Amino acid sequence: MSTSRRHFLKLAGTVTAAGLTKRSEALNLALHPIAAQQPPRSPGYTLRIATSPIELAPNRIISTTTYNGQFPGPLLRLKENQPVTVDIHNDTDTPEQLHWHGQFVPVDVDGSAEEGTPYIPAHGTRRIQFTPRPSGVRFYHTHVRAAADLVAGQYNGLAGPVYIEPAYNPGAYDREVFLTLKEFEPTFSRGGDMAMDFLTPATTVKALKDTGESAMKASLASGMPHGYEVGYGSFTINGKMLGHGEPIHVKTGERVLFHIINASATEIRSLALPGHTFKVIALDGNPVPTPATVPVLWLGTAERISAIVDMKHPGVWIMGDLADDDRHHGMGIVIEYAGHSTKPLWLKPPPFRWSYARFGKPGAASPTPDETIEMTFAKLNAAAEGFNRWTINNVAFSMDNMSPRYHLNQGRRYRIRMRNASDDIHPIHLHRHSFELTNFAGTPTSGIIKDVVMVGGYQQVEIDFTADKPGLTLFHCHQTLHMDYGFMTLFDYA
Ligand SMILES: [Cu+2]
Repeated sequence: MSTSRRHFLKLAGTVTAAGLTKRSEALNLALHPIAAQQPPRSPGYTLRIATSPIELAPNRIISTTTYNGQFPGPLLRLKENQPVTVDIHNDTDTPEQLHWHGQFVPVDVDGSAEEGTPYIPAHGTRRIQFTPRPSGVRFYHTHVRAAADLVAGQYNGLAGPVYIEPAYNPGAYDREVFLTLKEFEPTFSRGGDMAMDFLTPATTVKALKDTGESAMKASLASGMPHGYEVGYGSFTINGKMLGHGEPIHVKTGERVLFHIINASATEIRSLALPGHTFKVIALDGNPVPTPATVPVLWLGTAERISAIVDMKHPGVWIMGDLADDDRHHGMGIVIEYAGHSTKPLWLKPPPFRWSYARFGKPGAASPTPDETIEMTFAKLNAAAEGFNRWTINNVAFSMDNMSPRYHLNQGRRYRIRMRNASDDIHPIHLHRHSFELTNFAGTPTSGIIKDVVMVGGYQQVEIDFTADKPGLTLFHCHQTLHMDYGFMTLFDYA
């Protein structure tokens, strides 16, 4: 198994290299050694931030900011605990931050101005060094505030996959396929049509619902419109709209391990493959205690899922988003069995609800936390120049003073009890640490280690983490519109 995997990687490398033009070679498109004196087991990498054309489909060529002239940015395959050096060049006029999402890296590397990471200056370079961990699917993306600027921050093409090889890999699959989901051509709207009813359990907290609904009612009654939301003109997997990229060619009997990254700025995504099921083996790159087979995957912004698909239903299929409109605008990819060449077929999957707890150990088996931090999330409708303002315990994060509000003691285990007093789903992210999901909407669970978790409308979710990585640590909703308008807070270590 591992031989064919290595072969695939080698092949993938060849394909990438063959696709390079002279100019892009100069841009260090591939994973390029930057220092000859580096030992072979710790190669260097170069990432170059620049504006470039990206062909989403024939005659649908957009201009956006990318890493190395491509979307997604190059797959960085790192080895757990083997230090790497990365040179990041910024060819744009805007200072940049490159965030190593899901990794245990120090503050000067993490890529968050709020934590104090130095910017990659406009038309400048930063060389960083870090030790990749933990193993599994991570990713890198920009961490610059976009606010009302739809060509800035995560609305552009600044995202790329990272895979950190574990020391031991059981390898119960034939090959790996990385899928990065991402929308382009954003515009503002006055409402959204995102699915909101796919989480289970659907238990809500009455007090949160009462608070949220009365606040919204009062705002609308005072004549305020709904706050801005963002919609998109094109939807892509690996930078191609459905039907315009290379199909994924498979053979009957193959076991394909998909590593799926939701690199959206604002959207929750779903994915189904007609006639097939997904055996979920890892969430956010971390193996789950109970791998389970499901017909549909759901990923909040910045979540990752690793799932194995047994290819045993020959044909030509659309693996795509359940939202018809988004799929028709590109959110899908064709799976084509060898010897089949019919028109790709989409079939709506049976009704299904997404439960994190399905993949955990049942019951509360985690250590008791030393301390519990309560946080209530609230929406102030259209309060920030037409945008919703977001607060944690009534405080919107201020980019002016960026002062830490929670002081952690090293070695202590904390529980964050998140109470969502809004009707939106929030993909909540903790930087530089992983957390354990210990309670989802009233259902205790354990053993699920993540760095992003969706908190449903008016729901309560609990996560536990150990404070063992000193330094400022950012906690925020990963929905760009939410984080940019206050939905962040900072921890420091006492
Ligand atoms: Cu949010």
